[in-house]
Amino acid sequence: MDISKSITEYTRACKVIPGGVNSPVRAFKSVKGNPLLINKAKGARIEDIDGNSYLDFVSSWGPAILGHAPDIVVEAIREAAIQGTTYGAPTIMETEVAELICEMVPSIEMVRMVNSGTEATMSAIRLARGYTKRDKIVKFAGCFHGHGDSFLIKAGSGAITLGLPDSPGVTSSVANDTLIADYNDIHSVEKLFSSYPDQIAAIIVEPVAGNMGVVRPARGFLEGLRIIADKYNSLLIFDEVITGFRIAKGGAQEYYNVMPDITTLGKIIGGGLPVGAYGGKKNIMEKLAPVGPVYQSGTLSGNPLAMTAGFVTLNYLNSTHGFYDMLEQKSARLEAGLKLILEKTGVDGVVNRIGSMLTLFFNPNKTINTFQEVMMSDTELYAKYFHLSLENGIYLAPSQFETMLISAAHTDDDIDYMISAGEKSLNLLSQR
Ligand code: KE4
Repeated sequence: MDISKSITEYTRACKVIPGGVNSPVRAFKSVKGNPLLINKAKGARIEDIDGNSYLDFVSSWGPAILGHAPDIVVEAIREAAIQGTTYGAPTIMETEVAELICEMVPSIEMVRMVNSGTEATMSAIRLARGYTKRDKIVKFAGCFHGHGDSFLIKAGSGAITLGLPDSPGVTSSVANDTLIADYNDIHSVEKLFSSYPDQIAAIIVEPVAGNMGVVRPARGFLEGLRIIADKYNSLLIFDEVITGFRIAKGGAQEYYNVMPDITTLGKIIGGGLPVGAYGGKKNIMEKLAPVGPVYQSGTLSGNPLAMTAGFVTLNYLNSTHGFYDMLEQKSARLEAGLKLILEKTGVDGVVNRIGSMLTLFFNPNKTINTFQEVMMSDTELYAKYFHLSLENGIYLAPSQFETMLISAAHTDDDIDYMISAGEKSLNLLSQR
């Protein structure tokens, strides 16, 4: 496969952008090799600057649930742009997106738009601290909530991918206010609360972990977090930046019927443009300026282009009957196929899936339900599988600790191709 243009352009990028990328996981560090520079995408496919086309299972890390450049979104953005791209003043479209989010996400009565998932989670914990007048938060090892200082402790996603779960630059005072529990271990949470009664503002959790690869909540885990938060008068924050509008119309809170106090959102909510949001009960959200004292702001928050793309996307998800059933069928087909080829080739692996979120772990365990088990994965083997997949025209996340995402644009033939190409790759790996 000729990637000479990507090699040249990546070298050029590295001269003016740290690591040649604007987000570390894109640099292929853990899978080695030269990152591919992409110049277009449509439906389930992306194309690099050398003209190589790939079946895409990264889906831009989540936003592309309808596939890339869906006509309805592109047309809407085109029309909105003619009216102006940003005003720095309220618009009706922001109200319409907010009303739609309140309709779709069960626990949200009021919502504030920001520009990324990181801004949403950073703002959500500031709000929780302001509301409870407490300083500490509980997060889970292996969960990722963006690059806010409070979260870069035992973080997942790009942080574990690069072996940097704790980042330099985060001060010890900030780190001291972040307590770490173990995902799916409710006793580890109870222990922290009994050690720091009345000091913990909130628990923040990915209700389905997506940033250590997919790890589903154990039976009773989310319900247990709800009980503990209530018992200690702390807030429960569901970070639904991945799961929101992804595993159900109302996200994980609808899927598991556990209601958080604050929900953070991102990715899908912007329809491919930069949008994050956080929302919850009115009495909590009205602590935010200009109504309350907790400050948060943003020049481009709620800008008309991003709101238009987000509204068209969310409205499609909200009004298309059977959308999630269709996505479930495709995703279940892929899961079954991957499990079958693992069995046929004898490669040690585990497939974890929830809805259209799926991870194939190269891992000796029979099941994977904890971060500790995730960390037994063979990242070298994953790297080989990643490159064999690229050679077969399949673009996977350049990290074992991420989530494969299926979109409405993936056809059954695409899924079947992924499985047959996967079998070819696993056969080669099992012979090495
Ligand atoms: P952004 O700031 O990247 O929009 O969102 C941060 C974030 C917050 N919460 C969760 C659960 C997330 O998954 C993320 C970001 N996800 C990663 C991929 N798993 C983004 C990809 C990247 O870092 O480039």
